[in-house]
Amino acid sequence: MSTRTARAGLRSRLGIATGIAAVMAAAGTLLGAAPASASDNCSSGYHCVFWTDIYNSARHSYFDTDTNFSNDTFNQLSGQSGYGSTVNNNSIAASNNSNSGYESHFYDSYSSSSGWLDANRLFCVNPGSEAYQSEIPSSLWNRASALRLRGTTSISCF
Ligand SMILES: [Ca+2]
Ligand SMILES: [Ca+2]
Repeated sequence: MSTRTARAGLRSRLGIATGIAAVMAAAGTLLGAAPASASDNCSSGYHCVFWTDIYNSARHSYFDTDTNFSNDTFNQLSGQSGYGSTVNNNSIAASNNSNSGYESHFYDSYSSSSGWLDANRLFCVNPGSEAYQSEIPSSLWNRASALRLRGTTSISCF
């Protein structure tokens, strides 16, 4: 075997090793880019609101934007406080388990003529995150009347 051939063989093996390292690095990147972790006490794909707090009261789960909470009730987690009550102006905490990257934006009201007014926005929750009762200013409790799903915004959310 000539020196030239031996070097070519070594270069080839190094090339394979480098390739394997690159594939492993790419796999690591994919793992690192896994979807945001699940949010507390809310099924995958849903935007949840709670009568009082996330683990001690009844829940309602929204799958999409909803302009009117007055026809919705806390219909999940029977036996918990608030079960059966209307959601409108009665929720305090929220949990966002969107698996499509949607932010939950809660509004004091929605106007069919004016649409979603920034002045009516109360707070928002990022996908995979939640807003506990203790985190939301008490001035915003029991006011949410509509939910708007939005893609990633520059607005600071819980
Ligand atoms: Ca509704
Ligand atoms: Ca309201």
